[in-house]
Amino acid sequence: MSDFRVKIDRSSTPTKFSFAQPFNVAVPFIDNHLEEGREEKVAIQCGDETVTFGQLAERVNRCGNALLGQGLVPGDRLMMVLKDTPAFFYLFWGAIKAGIVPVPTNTLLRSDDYAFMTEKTKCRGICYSWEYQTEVGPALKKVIHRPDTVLIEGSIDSELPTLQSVMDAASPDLAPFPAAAKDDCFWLFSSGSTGKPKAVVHRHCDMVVTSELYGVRCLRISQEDRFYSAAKLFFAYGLGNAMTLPLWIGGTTVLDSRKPTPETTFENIGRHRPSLYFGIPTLYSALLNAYETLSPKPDLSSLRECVSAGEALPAAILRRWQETIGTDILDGIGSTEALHIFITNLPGKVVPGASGCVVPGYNAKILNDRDQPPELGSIGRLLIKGPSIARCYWEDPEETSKTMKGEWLETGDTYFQNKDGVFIYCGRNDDMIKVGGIWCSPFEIESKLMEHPAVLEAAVVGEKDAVGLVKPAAYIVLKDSIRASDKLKSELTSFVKSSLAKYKFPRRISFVASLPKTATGKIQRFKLRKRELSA
Ligand code: 3UK
Repeated sequence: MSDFRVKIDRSSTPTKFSFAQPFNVAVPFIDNHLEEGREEKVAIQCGDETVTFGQLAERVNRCGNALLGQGLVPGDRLMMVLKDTPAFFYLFWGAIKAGIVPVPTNTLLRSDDYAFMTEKTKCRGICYSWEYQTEVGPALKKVIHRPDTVLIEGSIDSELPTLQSVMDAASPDLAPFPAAAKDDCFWLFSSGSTGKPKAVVHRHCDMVVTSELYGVRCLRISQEDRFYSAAKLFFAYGLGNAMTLPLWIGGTTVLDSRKPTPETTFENIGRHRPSLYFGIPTLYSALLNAYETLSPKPDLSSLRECVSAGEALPAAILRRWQETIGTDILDGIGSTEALHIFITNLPGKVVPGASGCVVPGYNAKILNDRDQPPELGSIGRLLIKGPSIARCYWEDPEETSKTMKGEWLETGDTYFQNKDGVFIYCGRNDDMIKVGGIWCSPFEIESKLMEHPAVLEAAVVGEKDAVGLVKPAAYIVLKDSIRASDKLKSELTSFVKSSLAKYKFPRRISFVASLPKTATGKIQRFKLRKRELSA
């Protein structure tokens, strides 16, 4: 086997992988396309800009060399706060090819979040899009481990060096760093219910595994496919949809750095004609509402499959989509720890209201409180195992052993299997809430609310809206109940928005006399959720 390659046996079930030693995952994802005759083929379409596989390979090399030239060495972390543009690809793959560990982060966060992540990664380098200066700039002033290298993407008048300038000055040739398939490759952050975000450590082999097991086997991706993802690249879901799968198979990805709305989504689908669209339930619902009011109707005829993940897809949204648009939506559950989707509906075999079946190559089991498999049809905790699961949470043995139990991963979700073996989602087994596919920790929102001088206590839970999508709602005990008013509600909303990520504010606030609590004083959020159901 030639250097740095992976041999795939697609004739066996599950797919078999043999990784060369040494191995560097940038070789099959970036360099191999040149040998396979795709030098002139478009890899990335971003607005009017196109990037061919040939240009991509050269810019990845320049970026890797630029990072090494800045003094980063293999094993160092590079934090990325980048919007969805081709530069994300250059940095991510340039780092990996040079043995540096890229850490893409959520661009919707605030300065305290970035300060925490800078300390956690102890990154030697950071690159951020100029738009995020107001949050990242102050974060870098607060930290003890200030990265030596700070690069700006897309700046016009910054004193800091730009990514473009260091790439222009770097060599276009770079030999891959001789890593191994099981070596650390990149990190992603995942939110916790009480503590701070955890750094999920993924290896070189993991993106190969997800691309083959989910992409090739389940979605049947090919180089003819054009991929378009509403989820941004910094989410594991977006990273897989818009970068890993298309690069693996030699397809084309459509990028748009704007916030996804029905308008931008229809515009991109009409203009760039993707064959695969990856959305989240909230957006499917918004797309349907917009579609029904539009005349003439947007042209969605290029779509061969639509995928949904991030939170459960309500059966009602799927049915409305089937009736209105005429295609299926394949709901699948994935996680940052597993890297991509591990239980999914398959093309032509969609079960409304279900997550589907296990992706071949992964195993799933449901366990009850006594760690036993319950009777078929009874609810329990979902655990999965498979070859793309993260090695650990970085320097967090306690959280690692709670979640990664030998080869099995505790997903934090409760499920049951119906008589056909199909997996049905029943909710989280912690208090975490997914809002528009993005995590909200009730604890974090409550802590912020309690900083307000009028608030004595607060509890936040997820409540379903009219179409079955979950939104955060706050129950608040005031220090002085006489202050309860709509004016105070909007003041509290602005207070939360002023320092937490914008999507984390409570959509509904109720003032209550007291909160339900256990004998030890722990808020019983499940009672508040029940109150909503019986209301
Ligand atoms: C929830 C779902 C019901 C579930 C993700 C696809 O969402 C992704 O990763 P995260 O780490 O969150 C994981 C958690 O989100 N969830 C995701 N999808 C579904 N619940 N139905 C679904 N279809 O609680 C899970 O544990 O942000 C999704 C691919 C890669 C991903 N990282």
